[in-house]
Amino acid sequence: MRLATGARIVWCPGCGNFGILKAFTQAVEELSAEVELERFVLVSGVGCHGKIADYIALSSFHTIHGRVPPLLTGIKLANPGLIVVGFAGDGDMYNEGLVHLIHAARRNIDATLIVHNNSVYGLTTGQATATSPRGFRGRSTPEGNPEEPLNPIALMLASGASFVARCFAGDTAHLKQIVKRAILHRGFSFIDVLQPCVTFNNTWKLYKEKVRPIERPPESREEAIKLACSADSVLTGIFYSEERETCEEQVRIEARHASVKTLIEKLK
Ligand SMILES: Cc1ncc(C[n+]2csc(CCOP(=O)(O)OP(=O)(O)O)c2C)c(N)n1
Ligand code: SF4
Ligand SMILES: [Mg+2]
Repeated sequence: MRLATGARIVWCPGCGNFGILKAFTQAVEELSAEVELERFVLVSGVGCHGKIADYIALSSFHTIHGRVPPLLTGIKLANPGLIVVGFAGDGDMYNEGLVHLIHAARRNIDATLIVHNNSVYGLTTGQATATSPRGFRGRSTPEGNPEEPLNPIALMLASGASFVARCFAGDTAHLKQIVKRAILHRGFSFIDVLQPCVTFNNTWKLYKEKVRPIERPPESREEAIKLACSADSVLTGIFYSEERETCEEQVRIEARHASVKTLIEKLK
């Protein structure tokens, strides 16, 4: 792998994170024909997924639990010429940092966020997260999870994300294509990746049986939400994509207005 750092990979053999690493690095290698690698900045959260930044030879920042979106926002506002990509866990994003996720989507910051959704707190050895299914037995729910899971796709669509997709870590060719589309998308691009955790929530068999592509891409946000809420919760592909003003464009317009106002005041 051209982008390998040489660091020893410590994920459990068979972990779905390997598929995400492979697809992402292939996507960046293919994009490198048109985008300089120096422009990439990666941000990763806390958890097994967070180690991905150690394995990719690009500039990166390993932040604290649940705080990937504020880092993406700050980096992009400081230097809009950078291509910022975040990697987060489901516990990281759908529990600890849920509010940050919603605001990043609402503001439409031009960044990509890849959530390694294994439906479990992996690094801390198997507690239930917001996406664990009802009945899931783990360290914190030995009698079975009593809660219904969160629907991240519907949540992101309702929060205003301008690119919303779901992929499966076992289909790296599809994931690579979606990662490329997400990086090239202007605005907040969100990918929920179904990522089996072989040690604490082994979903390989389930997903291999249940994952299937979206047949007809929804034409509106409303249609996409309907599809995301349909009983079939393992559809993969792009649920919705639209172009609209980004957060950094809006901030720059406001800043220009503010500086014109200051100038007028001075001239008075
Ligand atoms: C604020 C805070 N709360 C809790 C922890 C403990 N902690 C470290 S990793 C982790 C689990 C991470 O789970 P997830 O985000 O799903 O990532 P995974 O390990 O599954 O990739 C937790 C709870 C922490 N480091 N910081
Ligand atoms: S505990 Fe689970 S998520 Fe963490 S490296 Fe092992 S298989 Fe992967
Ligand atoms: Mg997890």
